[in-house]
Amino acid sequence: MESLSETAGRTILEQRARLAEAIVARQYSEQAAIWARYGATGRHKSLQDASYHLTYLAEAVVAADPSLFNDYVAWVKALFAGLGFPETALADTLTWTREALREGLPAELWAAVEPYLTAAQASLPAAAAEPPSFLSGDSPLTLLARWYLDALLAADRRTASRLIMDAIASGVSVRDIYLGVFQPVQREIGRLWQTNRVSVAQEHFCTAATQLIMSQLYPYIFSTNRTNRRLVATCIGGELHEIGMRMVADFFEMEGWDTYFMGANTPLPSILQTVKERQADLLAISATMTFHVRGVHELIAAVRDMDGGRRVPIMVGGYPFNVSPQLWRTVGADGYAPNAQEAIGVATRLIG
Ligand code: B12
Repeated sequence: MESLSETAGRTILEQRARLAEAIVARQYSEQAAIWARYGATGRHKSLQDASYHLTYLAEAVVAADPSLFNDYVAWVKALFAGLGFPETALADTLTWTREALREGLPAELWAAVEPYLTAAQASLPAAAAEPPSFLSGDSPLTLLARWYLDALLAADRRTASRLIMDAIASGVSVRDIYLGVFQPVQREIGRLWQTNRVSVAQEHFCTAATQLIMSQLYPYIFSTNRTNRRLVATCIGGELHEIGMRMVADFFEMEGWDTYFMGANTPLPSILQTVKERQADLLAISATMTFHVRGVHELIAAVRDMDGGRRVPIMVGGYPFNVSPQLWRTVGADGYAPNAQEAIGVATRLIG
């Protein structure tokens, strides 16, 4: 049976359009002078924002973990600061959200949601308007990561590639390049986008270049002894972030597993069919956007319902699982790891 917080989260999602309208109506009546000048487009964007806030709130409530919404609110604070919005914009939005939900939800559901808004409002002042760099420090790998990022931001793919290939030639391991260069550089690019310092086009360029350079490392990845273990790895339907899962799959490949990585946005029926056909020893599922966590939950339930599906251990990971370290249990997985290296240890324990 559905718990009260699951019902509350589901209700917010189902009534998101109506609730977002109520939030934006308050915004425009209380601050008409600020917002009216942005016209119909501004109102449409406000509605989209309000709907996005409600989605993250609902996901936190369904997962019964306030940290998911607190993290989101901190993220929006930095995003709004980068866009030059007034400092009070987010705090005001949370106040209007609170009022709209108090009036718009049945009392028992509002009681289930209220602590999440209170926690987020309390955590907001301490959240950084400028999140710290992922590339601070002066270890040799961090220096390499900074040079690599500089080359990519200068649109110089050739230098970026040479930096990595030279490092490999001088004895740096592929694992170190993945976790010490590609991972923090990708996260840093995300931070630069979030704080309005690089464009969407630059973010896309850097990501595409890193995927290209990763593929140049494949000769080093496929050269180990095989273990006869089979990994099926996938990103949940709708999820476009694929590099993290790919890195995890490559770490398994380096450990001698046969890996079958299906990339971004794989539909549920195809995942089920592949788990069966490949006789997977382990299924790995990645989600980055918090609103895809429910999809992970549904996929795991569907695998368990499948003939023989209970025998396949399932491991999950990605951004929301790193924010909320108990979330893997809520979605019914057998394990979770925060990064590609630790995933190997967890998998070894899971398959015994
Ligand atoms: C590149 C990128 C994109 C690309 C992805 C392209 C691609 N081919 O993958 C594109 C442009 C598509 C994209 C789109 C969006 N993105 Co984006 N994106 C990123 C970025 C910059 C890098 C992602 C990445 O490669 N990370 C590096 C990898 C190595 O890290 P990782 O994913 O965490 O993976 C490691 C672990 O988590 C773990 N792991 C991951 N999966 C698994 C699975 C298992 C089983 C296990 C055990 C472990 C595990 O191991 C991995 C390796 O160690 C991030 C920034 C960031 N912090 O990650 C933003 C980021 C994730 N994106 C963000 C946003 C907002 C979006 C969009 C909504 C933007 C928009 N307005 O369109 C859309 C949503 C798309 C969607 N529906 O999925 C935000 C999310 C914020 C939040 N609070 O949720 C971030 C954090 C950027 C930011 N700082 O604001 N994005």
